[in-house]
Amino acid sequence: MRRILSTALALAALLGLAGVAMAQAPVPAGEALGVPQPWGLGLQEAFGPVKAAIHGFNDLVLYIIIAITIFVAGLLAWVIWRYDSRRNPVPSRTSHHTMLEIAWTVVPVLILLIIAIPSFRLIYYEDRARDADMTINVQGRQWYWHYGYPDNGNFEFDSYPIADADLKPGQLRNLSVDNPLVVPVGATVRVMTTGHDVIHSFFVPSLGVQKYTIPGRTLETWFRADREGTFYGQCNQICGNNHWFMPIAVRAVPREEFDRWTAEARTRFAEGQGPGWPERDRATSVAALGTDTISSATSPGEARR
Ligand SMILES: [Cu+2]
Repeated sequence: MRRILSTALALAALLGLAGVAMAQAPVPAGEALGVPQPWGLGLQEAFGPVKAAIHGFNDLVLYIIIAITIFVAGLLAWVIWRYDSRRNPVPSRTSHHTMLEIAWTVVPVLILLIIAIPSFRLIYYEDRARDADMTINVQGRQWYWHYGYPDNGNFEFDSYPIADADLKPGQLRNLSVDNPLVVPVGATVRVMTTGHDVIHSFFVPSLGVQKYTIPGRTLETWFRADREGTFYGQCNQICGNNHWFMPIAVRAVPREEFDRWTAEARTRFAEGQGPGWPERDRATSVAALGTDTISSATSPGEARR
């Protein structure tokens, strides 16, 4: 018995050490962190404070759901057993029980309050960045993303998915993009979203970001990536037949690398397509992806070139 116990303890210590080693292993920049896993259950792992807060709220609601489910199932089982016609041949004719009626009104109200208060706190926490380090403009377009860096040189660029045939090793089908959104690790990033044509939605689950991009409106949210790596998401508003064309890749890099990238990006995107050229952009994107859903020859942008 003692031997079993000591073996179990040694095994537990070993597993604990392995866990610490795994947690401290350096993460190469660009590693795909926020990606769906085959047979993955539950929410994606949190890589920032917003997602951690979402996890906290999700756990609270989950425990309440489990407790209520066990209570109701137990009550049903007990009623089936106790009030079976053989055990209880003469049914009670009771129709009111004042205390019971007060209890089943007040207890659900209390449960709803326990859920509502942290729920509102979470909504306001996600709502806007306090003391943001930088701002990123996100514009949802049919069907790709347009990003702007107003306080890092005011450049803008488009972000398209990579076609299956062009995928390089390590790139993910339907998730990797040509120009990812690049942010510094640990920076509080304010995200201003707007729509260009229809309603899209900027959604990066592992960073806890989800905001609609609505034409004629600007909405605010924020995130902070606490680890280096690439976090993936997609437009999760069913915005049209090329809805899947809108993957999102957010790459978190050290500050110096970010500064190098912005310096390069300023020149690289200097002749980029600004807002106001949707037809040309759309035709180019569709042609590049090798689909014929939109005829590029008939677009006014094509005639201009
Ligand atoms: Cu969309």
